[in-house]
Amino acid sequence: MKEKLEKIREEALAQIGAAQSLEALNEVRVGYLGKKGALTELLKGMKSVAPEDRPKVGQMVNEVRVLLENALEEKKSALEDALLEARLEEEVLDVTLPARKNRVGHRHPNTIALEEVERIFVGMGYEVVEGPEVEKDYYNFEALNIPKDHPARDEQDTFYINDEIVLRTQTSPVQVRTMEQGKLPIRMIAPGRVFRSDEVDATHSPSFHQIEGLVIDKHITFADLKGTLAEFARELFGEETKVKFRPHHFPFTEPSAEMDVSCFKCGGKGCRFCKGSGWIEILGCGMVHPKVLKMCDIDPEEYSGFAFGVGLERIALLKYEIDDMRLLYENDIRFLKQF
Ligand code: 2NM
Repeated sequence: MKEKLEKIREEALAQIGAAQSLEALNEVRVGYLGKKGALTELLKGMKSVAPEDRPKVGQMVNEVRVLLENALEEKKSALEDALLEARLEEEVLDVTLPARKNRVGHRHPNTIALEEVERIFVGMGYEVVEGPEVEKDYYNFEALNIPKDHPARDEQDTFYINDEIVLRTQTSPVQVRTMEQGKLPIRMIAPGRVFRSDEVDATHSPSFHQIEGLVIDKHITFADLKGTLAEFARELFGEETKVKFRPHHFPFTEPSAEMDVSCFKCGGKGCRFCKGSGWIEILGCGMVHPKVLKMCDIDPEEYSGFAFGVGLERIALLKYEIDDMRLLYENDIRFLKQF
């Protein structure tokens, strides 16, 4: 037994010393210490050892096992060190090479246009307010003087979650929620995503963005509306921009209008861009309907106000002369990089 053990020890140490790779070393380990390894087999032969000798023999076998385990561990570290050394030698780093340029992202044309509009109105003292995209039918329609049987419901045919919950078709519900809170005066814009059951084409999408504005105070008149929106147009499209208002109808404003701006491409002479008319339609607006004020517990005898709504995509398309709205949603980096 003792000789066998000596032999195993010598052979194993020699093989450990000779191993040239981690794989070879592992084979040596399995060969001696594994389930069917030489040392393990030897332990199984203990049955034939006289009972009084067993503790002594057991101790000897154990000593050899510990010795081999230590030798294996040491060799393993040495092989790993050598491997790392070789890799470092191979990977030459040239620290004098010019740095690779970091490709940072880019703001989406919608975002650039939104920040521009926000900058203009914040400059005039407006607050930017956000609200939920999933909205109560009450805030989206009823409180805006659009009862259940109103034809405007068809026009804005929307996505219903159930009878009482809709995906908002405009951001005016945010204005209603603000008016309800009763802190007056109000000067706010409400930007955000809105939803309509529209087919996708060059100028429509079932989900797009709006910015609506609202001013409520004592003595607010249509003159305030005109002055404010004319100034907005000049800041957005240039100092020379002219505006004109055409009568229109919205259920939530009275009177209502649409505002056109003089074509910033041709200056109003008429070109391909404005389809020869010299004018470009830009937003809807009006004086907040007394019924809407009343539903928000604001006294129309004491307070009045104006509101407006612009499509964010419409502004981005105009400003950057993009002729198809779908380009704004495809996220093709070659397109987005241009703005
Ligand atoms: C528009 C056009 C005209 C509008 C009305 C209101 C509210 F909540 F005060 F009644 N917010 N926004 C409004 C008015 C929106 O979008 C074309």
